[in-house]
Amino acid sequence: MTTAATSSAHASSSTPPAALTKNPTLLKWVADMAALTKPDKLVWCDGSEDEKKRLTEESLAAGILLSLNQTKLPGCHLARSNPNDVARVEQLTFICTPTKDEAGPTNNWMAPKEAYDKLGKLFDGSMKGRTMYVVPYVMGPVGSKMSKIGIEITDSPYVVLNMRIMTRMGKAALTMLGDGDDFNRGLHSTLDVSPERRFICHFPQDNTIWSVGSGYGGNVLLGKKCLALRIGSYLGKKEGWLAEHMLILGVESPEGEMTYVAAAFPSACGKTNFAMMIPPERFKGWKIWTVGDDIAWMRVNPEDGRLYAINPEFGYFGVAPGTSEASNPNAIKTVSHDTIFTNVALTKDGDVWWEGKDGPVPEELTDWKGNPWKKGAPEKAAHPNSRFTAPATNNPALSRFYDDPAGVPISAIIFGGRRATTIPLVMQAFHWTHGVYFGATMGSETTAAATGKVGVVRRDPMAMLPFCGYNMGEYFAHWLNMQGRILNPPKVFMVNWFRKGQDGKFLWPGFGENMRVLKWVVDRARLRVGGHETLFGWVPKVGDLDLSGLHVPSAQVDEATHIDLAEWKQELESHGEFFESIGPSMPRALKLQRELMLARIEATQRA
Ligand code: GTP
Ligand code: SPV
Ligand code: MN
Repeated sequence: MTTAATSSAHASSSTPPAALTKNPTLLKWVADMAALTKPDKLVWCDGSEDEKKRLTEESLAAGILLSLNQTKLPGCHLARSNPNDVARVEQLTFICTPTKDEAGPTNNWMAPKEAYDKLGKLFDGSMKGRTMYVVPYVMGPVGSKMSKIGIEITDSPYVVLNMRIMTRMGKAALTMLGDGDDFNRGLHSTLDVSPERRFICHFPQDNTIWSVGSGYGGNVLLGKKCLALRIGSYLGKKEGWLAEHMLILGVESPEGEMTYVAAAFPSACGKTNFAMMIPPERFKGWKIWTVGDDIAWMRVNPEDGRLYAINPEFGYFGVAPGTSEASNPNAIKTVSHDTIFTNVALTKDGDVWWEGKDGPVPEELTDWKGNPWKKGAPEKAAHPNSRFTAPATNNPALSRFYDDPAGVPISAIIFGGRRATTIPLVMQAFHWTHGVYFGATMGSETTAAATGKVGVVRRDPMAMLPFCGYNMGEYFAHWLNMQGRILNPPKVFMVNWFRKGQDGKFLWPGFGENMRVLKWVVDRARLRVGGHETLFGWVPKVGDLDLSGLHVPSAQVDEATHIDLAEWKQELESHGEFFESIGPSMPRALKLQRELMLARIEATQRA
């Protein structure tokens, strides 16, 4: 940290070091927020190494971070959140648009004035005795036309250290902002981490986010779900682009041909795993490159009429349980240094542990709550939504274009949910509108990434149900409307890695073996492999999916790819109910897609 910044760290005024910013709009807003929250100290974050070191030391001293074995895990630390605060809270997340209709039927709504009043009371004096950190950050490559600037004010050093990994944080953001007033205004206070005083409110019209009462993940790292998706989707609609809950990967063939794919799977349904996948032996010479693992911002490039994607994030906030050398070797390497672990278990020698990690289950651990744990105990040692925060640059499979201001051209879009029945391993849409139908009707079983019951099938359109910042029907209309802007639209697919057999076990081995499906997707997108036309979309012809070297009985693969008419009739029934629930904003083009499928079923049954 510079000398000037250090002195400001201990000043009680809201003046930043002159070298950081003189932006009058920003200074006024920070002063207003400081007047509201009344911190003892105010620190402008510059993103430097010194600052990281100082905050880490302070956090260790305060018990906010716990030290880990620095020989095994250099630069890594452990954080434990309040046990009542371990996931996103959808019931306490609000879209605060002038009218309820703008937020639509799938969002919780609060009138802006009511929300500002209610949260304003909670923020009043909330930082007394605490330090206020001003965290400037860029979502997207610094200087890119596709990027957005945010400022998060927070009283949590854990948030600052996470934002430093997850975003381009610090001085660069202020330089990019200059004297402009186009930045997201994020205000966060952990208060007393009480669920009764926990609210995550978004004001799309004001480009503002107010979050209180939580210290966890998507509730508080405001650049991620709040800005990059909820506010982002609203801006995307307004400005003609897409903000999506999608990973971005590049598939490189042995000949060096590169194809970029974006894929939307709901929370804890495999984005990070897919984005870092290592192809199986059979696909020697093929390589997967990670551009992003959670969020994609996509715009049409007028020069070639293609959709280009950037990853607005700079790190991964990934699910720890299930991450192993077998499932995701690249993630294991990614979290081997300079990583913050949240709510994982701790071994005797200061290593981290979670269910599904490599090696034998340790005899004794300290569980995610800090309690002693013994092998065989009924409770999980790591929380099912325990996470790692790791820099993208730790990933051995990081694409060399991850920081490219122009983004990467997308050839295929994949929608996938966690479905025990009905949905086949892979299917391609007939055309863009049909592809939007695939996304709009996605269903998935709920996971531990949000509080609430796990394992219930709910419609999660485009994996955006918890993240769309405006009316879902209008969002579908925006997707349909994008076709007119994209001269060369990506081909659209649905996948399901999670279908189960009679025995309740997954039919498809998943993980690296998903390369076999991805290869078909790439070949279809490049118009060089056949397909079999079903009533509901294109599926691979017998022999088109390369299954050689796959140690799975072919009958099992048949079951994973099977389309059952009776199940699909029920599925379409459920799509109809969902469309009804959207109300008058539900686009007719999607309703007609459904009717067309029903008519096709009828026609085949009559024949
Ligand atoms: P968020 O960060 O919440 O958005 O999750 P994500 O979509 O990135 O999911 P992630 O890749 O972290 O995977 C979540 C869980 O799904 C992990 O426990 C994985 O073990 C499991 N999973 C991922 N890919 C597959 C797969 O191909 N097959 C099966 N059966 N499970 C998978
Ligand atoms: C998700 O739930 O989709 C996540 C984790 O990526 S969080 O940042 O908590 O939203
Ligand atoms: Mn996610």
